[in-house]
Amino acid sequence: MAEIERIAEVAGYLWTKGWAERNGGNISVNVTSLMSEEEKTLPALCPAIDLLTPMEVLSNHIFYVTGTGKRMRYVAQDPFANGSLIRISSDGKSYEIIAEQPIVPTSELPSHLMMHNYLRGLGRDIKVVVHTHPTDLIGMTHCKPFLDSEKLTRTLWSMIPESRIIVPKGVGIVPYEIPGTLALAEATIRQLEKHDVVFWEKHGILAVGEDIIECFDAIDTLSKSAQIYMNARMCGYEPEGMTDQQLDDLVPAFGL
Ligand code: 2HA
Ligand code: ZN
Repeated sequence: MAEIERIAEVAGYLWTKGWAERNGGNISVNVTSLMSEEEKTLPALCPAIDLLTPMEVLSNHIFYVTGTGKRMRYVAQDPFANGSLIRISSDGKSYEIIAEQPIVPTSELPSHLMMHNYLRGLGRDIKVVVHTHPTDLIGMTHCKPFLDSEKLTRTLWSMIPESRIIVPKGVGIVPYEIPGTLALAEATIRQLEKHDVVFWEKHGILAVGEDIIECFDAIDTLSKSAQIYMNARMCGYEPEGMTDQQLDDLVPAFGL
């Protein structure tokens, strides 16, 4: 499936960008619409695994998910030795691993599925959830004034026009929570009401979207903005940033 190659491509970018130390980060992609009827009914490779909360909206949906403890640099090389296809049951209460090997999904699977379930429930065609650890963006969450969605968004937007254009909804922020917890997932979902990119304080970034390359591009563009900001600070000056007018002018120019 061509989509698996695109996932592997992005996993490689996350590693080469330095955003995926050890097993840092995880990816889930809804591939249901890309599967033939025959593939959708592939037999399970192991007994069904119960989900903590029912995912009714995802009934019979199929996802590629990176494996628990697996490294992005190896997902890039061999996505089916480091991740698997899972199928949600028709009652949404459990899932089965259907291909290609019984690789157990990421520990963040419950939170990824909660996000897919929530966004699809709103009628949005969100197929991708990507979580990764970009050094520069995490760095900004160590600075108190940036733990404010408006302030952080305005700073990142104002470094280059592309940030305003590519991340038009700005970024959300979730105060520090223990990785992999329900509390983190629930707080993230609240941010996804308004944003497609969410910062997790002192931990990482989560992005949702229809397309995995676009999710990567959004994070990559924000990372570029953060680097410009930090490089300026390291050179001893506060970057001027684009003016409000310059930012506002992009709205009609790019139909935002
Ligand atoms: O999968 O990044 O947040 C490893 C992580 C958990
Ligand atoms: Zn993480």
